[in-house]
Amino acid sequence: MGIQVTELRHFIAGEFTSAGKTFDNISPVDGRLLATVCEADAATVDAAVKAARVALKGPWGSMSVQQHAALLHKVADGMEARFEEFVAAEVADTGRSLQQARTLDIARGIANFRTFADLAKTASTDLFQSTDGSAALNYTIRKPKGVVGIISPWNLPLLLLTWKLAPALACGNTVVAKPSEETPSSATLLAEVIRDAGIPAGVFNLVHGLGANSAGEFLSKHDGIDAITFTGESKTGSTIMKAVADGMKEVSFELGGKNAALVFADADFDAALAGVMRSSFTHAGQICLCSERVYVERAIFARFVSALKEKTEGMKIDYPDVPGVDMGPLISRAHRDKVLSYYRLAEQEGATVVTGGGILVFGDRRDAGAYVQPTIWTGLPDDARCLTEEIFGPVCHIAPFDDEQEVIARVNHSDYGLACAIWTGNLARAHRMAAQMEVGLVWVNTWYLRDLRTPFGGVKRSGLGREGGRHSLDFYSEIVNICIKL
Ligand code: NAD
Ligand code: 6OD
Repeated sequence: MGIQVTELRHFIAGEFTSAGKTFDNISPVDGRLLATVCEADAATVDAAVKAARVALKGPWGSMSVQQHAALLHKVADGMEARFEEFVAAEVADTGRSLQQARTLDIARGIANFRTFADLAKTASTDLFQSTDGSAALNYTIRKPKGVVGIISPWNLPLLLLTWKLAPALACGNTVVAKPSEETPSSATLLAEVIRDAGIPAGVFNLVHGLGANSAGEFLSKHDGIDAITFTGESKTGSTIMKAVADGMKEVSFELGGKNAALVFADADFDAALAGVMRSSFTHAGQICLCSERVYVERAIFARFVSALKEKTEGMKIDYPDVPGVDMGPLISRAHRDKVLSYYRLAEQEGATVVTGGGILVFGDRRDAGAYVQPTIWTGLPDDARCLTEEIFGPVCHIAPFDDEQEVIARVNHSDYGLACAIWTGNLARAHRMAAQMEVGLVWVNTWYLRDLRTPFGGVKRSGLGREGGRHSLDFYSEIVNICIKL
């Protein structure tokens, strides 16, 4: 898979611009150079923020919600027209399969624009008639928050960037976005589409770069930003929170997870098995919702472990364009080193390695990529580091459990609280348990099934605030109450 772009540039005030240093964009499939990427220094980030500030007062600032929405639909149309270019860009940067890029990443990127354009047009505001005899009418209006800084990760690059960008624009804001240094390509293509759709100059600005002491830090520390929306690691979220504290900027954070899947003996066995395969190994486990902790009711534990082992060993691990490929590489050699360090740690912590535990050797150019074996462990104590720290790789630990309250306590005993999946044929149990899980998202007999109007986010170290539907509209709006004495 080749992409055409050889130098990826910033997009500021409606123009592509290169300045300063560059860094390399390396393929995780075979280690080849995909592109060189411009790295924004503080002055470049400053120019982007100033362009966004100016654009708030330009034609964008006087357009109606319907006009904004119409332009966002044009962006979606433009993405559809260049669909395969987006697929190629995402596949090249991440090594994921063509099939996943087509059905998840790019399809969702388009859906994000259409959904938030339509939601903004139909959003309601509050109205309260006084009930205490004070003869007053209170109503709320929405205003744009201003200039929004978006800092996004590499694991679902276009999906997660547009999940923030679309509602921010639908609410009338202007934006400076910094995609992950690992995945700069689809965001650069998006800048072309946004320009060609006729969104006024300065409304969307893109700066490339790294995090600390680079574009990410310069953006989060910039005084001209009104809010920061961030998806990434919990410790990066904490750094950004400190950076914005003095300026009292509002933040929306979607952070890490150590998610659990719970399988009861009364579940549809094959559906649960297929579900746990997906939730543990989709995109090589590099989705924040993936389950690294699997708890299986003791009566079916041995059968489940052996069936998951068999399925895992049958996975097709290959190039992204091979039909039927199940898993590709990790995002980078650096991330592979991190995942492999947990593979070694698990053995030191006493794990039984059911399958996997190392790298893959192909005897071809993939050996210069970042592939690892999908891995299953059993036998770790609940407080093992491999069961408490996010690994973000194709790995899960399976533990037996005996009853509901015990497994709830074990799952909830975590610093994270993003998502969990419960597999059971007992509907009453499903409702009862779902409400007791300390997470923001519970799936029952499914995993990562999305309705974009629903609240999305985590508790504890997994996030702050909720995205999705009206929750996104609320974050990207300044809500003003107007009280009229009648
Ligand atoms: P990361 O935190 O390393 O990087 C995310 C972004 O932050 C990148 O653009 C990076 O350049 C930037 N960044 C890094 N340091 C920074 C700093 N000091 N100041 C400002 N910006 C900085 O995360 P990642 O490795 O790209 O993504 C994987 C992580 O993201 C995992 O922990 C995963 O669970 C999490 N994630 C969470 C969700 C969710 O919805 N909860 C979704 C996707 C990913
Ligand atoms: O589907 C989404 O809207 C979403 N925010 C997914 C996040 C996945 C984490 O990797």
